[in-house]
Amino acid sequence: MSGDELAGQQHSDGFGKVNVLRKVPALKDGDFTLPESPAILAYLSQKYKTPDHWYPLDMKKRAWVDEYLAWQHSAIRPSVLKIFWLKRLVKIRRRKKCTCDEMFSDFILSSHTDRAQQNMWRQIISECKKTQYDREERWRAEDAGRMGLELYLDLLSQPCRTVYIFAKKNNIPFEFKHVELFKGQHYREEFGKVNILKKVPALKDGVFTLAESTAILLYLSRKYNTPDHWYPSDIQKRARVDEYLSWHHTNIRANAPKTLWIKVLIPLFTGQTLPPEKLQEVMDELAISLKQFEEKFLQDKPFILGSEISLADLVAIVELMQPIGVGCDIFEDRPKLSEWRNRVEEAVGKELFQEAHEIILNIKELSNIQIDPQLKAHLAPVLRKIMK
Ligand SMILES: N[C@@H](CCC(=O)N[C@@H](CS)C(=O)NCC(=O)O)C(=O)O
Repeated sequence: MSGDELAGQQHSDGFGKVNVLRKVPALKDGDFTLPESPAILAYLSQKYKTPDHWYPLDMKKRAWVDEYLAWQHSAIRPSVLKIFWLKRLVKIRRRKKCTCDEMFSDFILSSHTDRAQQNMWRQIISECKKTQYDREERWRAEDAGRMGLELYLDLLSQPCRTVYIFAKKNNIPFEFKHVELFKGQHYREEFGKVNILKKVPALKDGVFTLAESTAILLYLSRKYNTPDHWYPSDIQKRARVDEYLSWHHTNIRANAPKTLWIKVLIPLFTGQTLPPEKLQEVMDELAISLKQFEEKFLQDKPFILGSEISLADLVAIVELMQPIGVGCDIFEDRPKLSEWRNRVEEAVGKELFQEAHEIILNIKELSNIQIDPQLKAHLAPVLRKIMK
């Protein structure tokens, strides 16, 4: 079935029944419908038992596929999309003979950073490839269980909290390696050996290392055989979790953390405060994502999958606690969302939930903290973008 985006066919009534979010690709398999390409790929590979190399059964290799799929959402995909739209806009501009300002000047100017970003990815990808063969060799030589599981975390970070809560709740034994972001500890050479992307969370299991919270969660769920409700073996239920995890990156995750940046981090890093309209813009965008979350994912169910908590609920809740920490109560006036939050807290355990969120709920106390200069320089382009 065709869903030509540029011809607007995604807005037809028929397509709306397949995907209420009106995006392609979307899959329909009998009564079962599924958007989000990574979720569709995983569903097809499991249902049709495609050759193993596409999504290997080997836990570590599979984790690497998950790691890449999660990473590309926030690294490769946004800029590739920008380039695509930029080229289209330039064509439209030529055709309509209008000025740059008229044609999203903001958008066109922001593309100057793309070339630098592309070079950075090329370098990262080639470094990854170089080390991949070495790593596979080392896995073979690995003496299973010789070294324990290490999780590199800073609970200020929402993906770290997901991993922390999941590991604790499931009694997975691990060593908590604290990587303090504000002190720039993620730039240290030693941490670079665990994650060359220099981001938390990261996992080290013997000589096997892994980045990206969703890949880490899936790896832990497989390795420690956690209760089925977290990531069900039923392929359609599992696809629902994959669908949410994929949607999350470009929606809830793209909007909720900006409240923290605007209200706390920008003043802390630059000494400047942003006008209230900036926060309002972010809250408006977040409201769209929350509406979709309620209507598409939660509906009238206790949890995203139905009667039990899954990884999807956990990933969603920790992100939504970021605005709460800075005083933007997104649960107020949203009774359905608020009841869901209570259920998730209960399912995780109030004490564990509170412990994991202690730093973010007291973030305002960090006003006198010293920020690492390297971190300031690294984040300057991000800050400039938000401040524009
Ligand atoms: N998509 C990644 C995101 C990881 C990420 O962005 N981590 C942030 C903390 S929330 C970080 O380490 N930032 C350090 C930096 O960019 O310098 C995941 O889910 O694990």
